[in-house]
Amino acid sequence: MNIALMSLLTLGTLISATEAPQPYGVVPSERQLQWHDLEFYGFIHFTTNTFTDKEWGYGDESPAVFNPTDFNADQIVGAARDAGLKGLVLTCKHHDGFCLWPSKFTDHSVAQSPWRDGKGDIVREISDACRKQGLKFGVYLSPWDRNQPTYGRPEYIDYYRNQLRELLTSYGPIFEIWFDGANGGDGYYGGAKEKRTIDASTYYGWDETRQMVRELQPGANIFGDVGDVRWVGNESGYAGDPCWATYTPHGKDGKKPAPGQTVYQEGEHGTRNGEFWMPAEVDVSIRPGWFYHAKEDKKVRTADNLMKIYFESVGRGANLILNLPPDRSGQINPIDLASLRELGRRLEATFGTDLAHGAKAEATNVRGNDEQYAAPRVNDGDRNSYWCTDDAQLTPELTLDLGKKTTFNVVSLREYLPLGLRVDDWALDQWDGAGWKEFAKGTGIGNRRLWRGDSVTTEKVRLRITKAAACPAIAEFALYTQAK
Ligand code: FUL
Repeated sequence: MNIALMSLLTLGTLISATEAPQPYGVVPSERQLQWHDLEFYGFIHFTTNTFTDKEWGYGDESPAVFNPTDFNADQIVGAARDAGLKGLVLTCKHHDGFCLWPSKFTDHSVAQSPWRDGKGDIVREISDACRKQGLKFGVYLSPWDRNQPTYGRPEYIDYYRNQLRELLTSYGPIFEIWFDGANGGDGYYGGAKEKRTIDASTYYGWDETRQMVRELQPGANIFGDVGDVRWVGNESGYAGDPCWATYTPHGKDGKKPAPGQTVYQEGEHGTRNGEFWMPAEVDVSIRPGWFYHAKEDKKVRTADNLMKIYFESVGRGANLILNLPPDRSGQINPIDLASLRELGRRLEATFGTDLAHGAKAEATNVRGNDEQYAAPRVNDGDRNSYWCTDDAQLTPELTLDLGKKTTFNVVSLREYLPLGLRVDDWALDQWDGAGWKEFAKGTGIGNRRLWRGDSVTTEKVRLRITKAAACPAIAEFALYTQAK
């Protein structure tokens, strides 16, 4: 074809192309869209607590106690990868103030420990191993620091930002930064051993710190009670049903919302038509504590329990951050490893094959009758293509004809996020040979909505949107069988 004809045809397609719908409400940034893609990643809690058997170190722990006998970053990252995790966030500094990297701004770090004769850098080794094994890397830098003499005074904010700068400039791309809200008040504070209270909504100067993060790591999502992504408001491993990605945070006692300063319980459900796109992250540990304790070896979560958590977090549109605490050897304990491997196997066996792939998709309405928005966009395996209706069509239906009797017990739905949260209510029907029978219904779809129930055997399955705020844009309608 000659070039002139080709450009004429391209121009023709452009002119006749149906206009995409207007986004509804607030929509995610590019940075947040990338975060949504990850869905499942991990936390590594490791510090002097691992060796003193504590959850919150007081800040007076000697760096000499930090001495893993066989630290192996590849083993830790490999355990996460085998379980299907896409990244890791490391507690570079927990509340006790001990730094897992040789910070220039304190002696309270690995540099003063016997591990690798004080020449080691856990942040370096974990971030390198992540890159090598294809996982993203993120950092947790506790704002509360029970070791620092200056904590509670204005100088501490410079100290905190200096450390953050070290982490954001020396270890490659960071996908997420955790600004934790905890602050228990009392601590060692350079020997003062007293209680120090701060005003969480003003003390840390978050606006300026956020600005610094944007400059140094534009791709990093900030986690916090208020951030690019929000805390779900519990540490038990579930998001609310529904869990809206939109949210209007409220400060405690009418104060400005900030980490540690919100009515955090509201994070479980978020806010339909909320002011910000601020999706939920579910943080939960594979053990009762965040740090390794031998006495909890019998309480490691099973693969069954982790699957339940997956369905109740990722399956409700949130992201899941699963904590994997290394033991005193500096590796993931064999007990945790067994659960993680089994989880990875089950996730792969469940979601590896989409039974709706290749099914014939038809809808009651297609936007402008345009191929681009047609029903087959829901099962083409591409999250960036979507089925969409004309503006006035808020309650359309879409049928998948599977061609033969098929059994499934998991359904996955996704909205096309750049156009916002459009769907309120939906229902699923199976064809019983003579008519349609409803087997599931729910509220909210967002990034992902997983339904799991009794096995359904049918030739045809139907999605009914029963309430929407704007014409629906559905990117995925998939069917799976949960692996045992
Ligand atoms: C909390 C902390 O106090 C816990 O120790 C843990 O780090 C958890 C993820 O966040 O706020």
